[in-house]
Amino acid sequence: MTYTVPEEAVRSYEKDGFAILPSVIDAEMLAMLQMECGYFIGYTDAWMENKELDVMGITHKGKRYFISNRYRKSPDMHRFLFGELMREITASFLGPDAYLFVEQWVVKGAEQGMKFAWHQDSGYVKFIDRENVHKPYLTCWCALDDMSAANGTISVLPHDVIGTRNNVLDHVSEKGTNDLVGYHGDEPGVEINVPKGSIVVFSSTSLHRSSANKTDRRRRAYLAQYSSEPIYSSSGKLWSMAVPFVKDGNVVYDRDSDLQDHEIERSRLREVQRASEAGAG
Ligand SMILES: O=C(O)CCC(=O)C(=O)O
Repeated sequence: MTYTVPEEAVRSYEKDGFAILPSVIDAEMLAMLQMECGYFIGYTDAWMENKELDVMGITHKGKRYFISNRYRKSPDMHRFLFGELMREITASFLGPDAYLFVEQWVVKGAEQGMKFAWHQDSGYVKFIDRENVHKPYLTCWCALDDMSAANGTISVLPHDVIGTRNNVLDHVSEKGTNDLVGYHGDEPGVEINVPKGSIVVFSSTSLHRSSANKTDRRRRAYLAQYSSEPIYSSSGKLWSMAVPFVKDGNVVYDRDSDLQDHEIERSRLREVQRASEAGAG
């Protein structure tokens, strides 16, 4: 059965900057996401072990993982990212055009899964590129496990609490975790307790954070972020990705050309790197 986003959820999103869509991922898709998640965590662990790394940016081995933009390596992820559910969600919250901007696994290890500080997703863009101006984009936070305060769920601060609608705050880097922090106040926000298979959508200017995982099981989430237009850095370079998904309400994603374009881009980058290494030598 196809899913329709309730009007009430769209109204919540417009008012507060976020909305909860309970149990919208079907069982087959959820099982696929859970299995792919296991693969990417295993791969990342092995890679970090090989490089003798315990920390890589905001990823801390065994404790907290952020694994981004790997969907092309999976035979199945495209079915979720560019499928009917995400088409309906992006059409309801973003409009008739949608590009995949970022996709990311966020996993907290059992018993030692670290918290993640208050931030806006757009705050990460602004921290690196102060002059950057972009339309707020849409984050779809997908619960792959039942989520509660005990296992490190997220809390979201409604826009009106401190005025985050279309407002990107300055973020500071936190020593030790490398988290960027956009809010240091006492507001608790709305804690999200949802069953696995639920999606929380929020705007890239919505402040959110997550608690530590104190349970004896991993806590798995998957984030898919979509923009209504490609996002460029202030110097004109494409920021992250802009994979065409929906144009004027019609799905335009084509996996073959996505893989092919990506391969062409990768070989172009390899060429540039070889040329610069030859120049440096
Ligand atoms: O799942 C979480 O712990 C939060 C992830 C998050 O806030 C993010 O990646 O921006």
